[in-house]
Amino acid sequence: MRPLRRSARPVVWPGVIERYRAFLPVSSRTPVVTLLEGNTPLLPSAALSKRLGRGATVFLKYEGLNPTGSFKDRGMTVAMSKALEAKSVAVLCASTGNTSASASAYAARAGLRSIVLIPNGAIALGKLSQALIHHASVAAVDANFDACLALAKSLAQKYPITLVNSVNPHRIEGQKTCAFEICDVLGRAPDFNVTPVGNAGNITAQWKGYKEYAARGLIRARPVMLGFQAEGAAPLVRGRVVPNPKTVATAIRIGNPASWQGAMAAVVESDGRIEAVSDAEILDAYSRLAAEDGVFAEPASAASVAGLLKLARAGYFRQHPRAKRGGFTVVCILTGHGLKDPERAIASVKTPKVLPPSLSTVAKAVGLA
Ligand code: AN7
Repeated sequence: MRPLRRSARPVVWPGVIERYRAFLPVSSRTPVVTLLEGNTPLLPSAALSKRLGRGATVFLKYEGLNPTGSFKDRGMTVAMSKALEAKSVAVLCASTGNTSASASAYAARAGLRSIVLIPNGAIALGKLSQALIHHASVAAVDANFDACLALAKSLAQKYPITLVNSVNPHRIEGQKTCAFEICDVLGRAPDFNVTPVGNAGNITAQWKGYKEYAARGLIRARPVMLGFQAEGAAPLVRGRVVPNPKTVATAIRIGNPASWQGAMAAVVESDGRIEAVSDAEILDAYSRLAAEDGVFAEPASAASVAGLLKLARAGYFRQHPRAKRGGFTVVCILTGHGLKDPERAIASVKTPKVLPPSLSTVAKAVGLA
């Protein structure tokens, strides 16, 4: 790092639109709505690298450090800028939580109205607080996410509002910048890109990003795409819609993903996999990330790590041509911040006992005496 001089202009990250303008559907007429999203850390994980062995290096792409706490901000900056350019006055989405948090924040920034449909009682508290504090019109619908999305699509046809779910192609365009950043930091693509899958927009977008970097000669090889759904919400693994999806990872409690084709294409074209992980495996990975790596990600995000460990146990890397000689690179996308869902964190540990203000009692209780 260069030392800061008083006269020097601060070196600031300009947000994903300015950084990757040449790859995005924006022009000089597009008003850029940004919260300076992107540029999230690519953290090496000593614990996971060791667990995989074979000279593997596992990185965590900590998307929870985006402005509203999830990867959705990458897509939302583009979708909101395009909505403003098109003179829209309101945006609408259905959401398991993070999309609504992001849409309402970016809409506030753009001076647009936002409307969000959420499955009643099925989104994490932090996400709900975000939509409310940004003054979105929140409709808590007595239905699951898939029904909310169908409703949102119908509303967007009937009323003059812009749908900002990932069926809006501008969302996918923005989200592909995650892959660009990974390649820019590593100087190449990872051998394996591991991601949780819900509505399947993110895996679709990442694959598009890698393909575009490869097409421009910025990377030589593309990664193998590995996607993980929760066992009770795994339509892509089962090959059919799941009418009543169930999982503790509320963000990916989705039974009929909008980007179904995109996800399957990513997996087929990259010779990758879509598999399911159990809630127990998700929560185990969630706790380990926090305890061993100091990284607090939400349960849905931990599905990527749970999937990685499951494949490792099954001998996937031992046999894989890109891994069996060792020295391979894995990136796990940690899509959202753990603080989104404090109730889940507290439920997964022992809550502390209340103590009197006595030195000996406190010392004993915390294992010092
Ligand atoms: C933390 O907010 O679908 O496969 O409505 O919040 O692109 O859907 C969230 C999805 C993974 C899955 N991790 O991404 C919504 C929503 C987190 C998420 C996903 C979501 P996609």
